[in-house]
Amino acid sequence: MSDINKPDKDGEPMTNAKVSRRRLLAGGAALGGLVAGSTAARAAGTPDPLITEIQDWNRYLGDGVDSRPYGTPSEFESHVVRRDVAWLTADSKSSVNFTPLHELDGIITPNGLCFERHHGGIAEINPADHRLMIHGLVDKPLVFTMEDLKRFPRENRVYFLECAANSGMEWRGAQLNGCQYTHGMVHNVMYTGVQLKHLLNEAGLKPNAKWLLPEGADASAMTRSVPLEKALDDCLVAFKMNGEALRPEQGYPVRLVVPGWEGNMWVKWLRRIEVGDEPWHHREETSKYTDLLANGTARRFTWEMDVKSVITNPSPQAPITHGRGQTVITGLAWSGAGKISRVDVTIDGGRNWHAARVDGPSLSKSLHRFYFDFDWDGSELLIQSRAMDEHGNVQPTKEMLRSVRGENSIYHNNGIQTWHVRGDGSAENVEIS
Ligand SMILES: Nc1nc2c(c(=O)[nH]1)N[C@H]1C(S)=C(S)[C@@H](COP(=O)(O)O)O[C@H]1N2
Ligand SMILES: [Mo]
Repeated sequence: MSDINKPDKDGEPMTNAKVSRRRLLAGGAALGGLVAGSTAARAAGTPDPLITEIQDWNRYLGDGVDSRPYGTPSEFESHVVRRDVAWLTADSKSSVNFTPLHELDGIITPNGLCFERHHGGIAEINPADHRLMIHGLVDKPLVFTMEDLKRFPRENRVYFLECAANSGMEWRGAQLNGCQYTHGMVHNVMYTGVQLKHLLNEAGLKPNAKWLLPEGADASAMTRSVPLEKALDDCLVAFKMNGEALRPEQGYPVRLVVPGWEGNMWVKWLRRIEVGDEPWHHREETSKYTDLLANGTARRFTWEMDVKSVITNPSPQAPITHGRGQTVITGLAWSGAGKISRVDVTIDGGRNWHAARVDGPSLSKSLHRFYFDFDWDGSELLIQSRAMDEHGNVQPTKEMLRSVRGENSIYHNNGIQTWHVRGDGSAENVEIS
């Protein structure tokens, strides 16, 4: 993941564009004005065989209820899939793929489209053979079966999971051409599970207990140090996502949910939690999961995900195809600190900001959906979104981020994203200079 300067191979989407706002707007194109006479529907009366002729699907009986015992999307949606970038990692077992954010709406990520990140491939576990052990600084070490876990009081919570490396390839400049690749290491699902604190209380914490070491049952046996306060606050041990069992790639039969904090702590295939009095020294945590600063020092234990947003449509993979007139800009905003209180959108590279409309549930540490409805006059646009959370944290520009953290970082890039929309509706990943 760290080598962001590899050449474009196999037609992978890349860009390197820098755009000057002054040049772009020098044409004096009117932005955001009302465009007379363009509406979102056409007048009836013009001959259209799709109205006047009976179509096959209108004439013949369709498949019966026994044909799709587990439903899948329409064949016309077959392009809506997770995608990976072949050159990012050496092999597919320790790799990542990306959520197709530009194809989704609302706030929930469908289970089959949640991005995947694993270090040792997908563990396939029969839940009858799965055990979760809690030991270390506890009164009585315990082993739970899946059945045992389901006897504790259950809760339903919607949370986003964002990999700390999301947008990591964009630190040095606009790189990947599509929000799926620049921002797609995030998903948002409703978890059903039990509070970790109930399980810890069952085992009984010793007075000097301060840290947890959750471990996965996969081949990478991934471990992370999690401070006890977080575990007792809002962590879940979850076995359902969006109502059904976790998918194998998301940690079936059980994973840790660490709301608002970086994805690497959300241990999948959770098999063991050791309780200790100090953090463990992980090879990865000290080398990878730190943010290298310009002066060579590193930020460590940066667990909370910062306030962030991205416009998902239009975007490089989702151009405007309907021409000028009534147009919907939409996107996602989130914060590891709580709820999103406000999202602003600009279509002129930050000269004018407009309050976007947040629609759908506004839940703490969850994705929020925003819309900005406007009349496009067909001129070039530089579109950006800027999120603010309930604690007053504001999403920074990439320039501001770099001035504080330099360009050597990979993790925690929450900078404002710019898409350049051309007159033909196509869009490109750019940075404004
Ligand atoms: N056991 C285990 N848990 C794991 C990982 C892993 O490789 N093994 N990857 C972590 C990382 S880095 C991330 S970003 C999230 C990704 O969760 P997802 O695959 O559901 O998107 O899982 C975390 N939990
Ligand atoms: Mo991650």
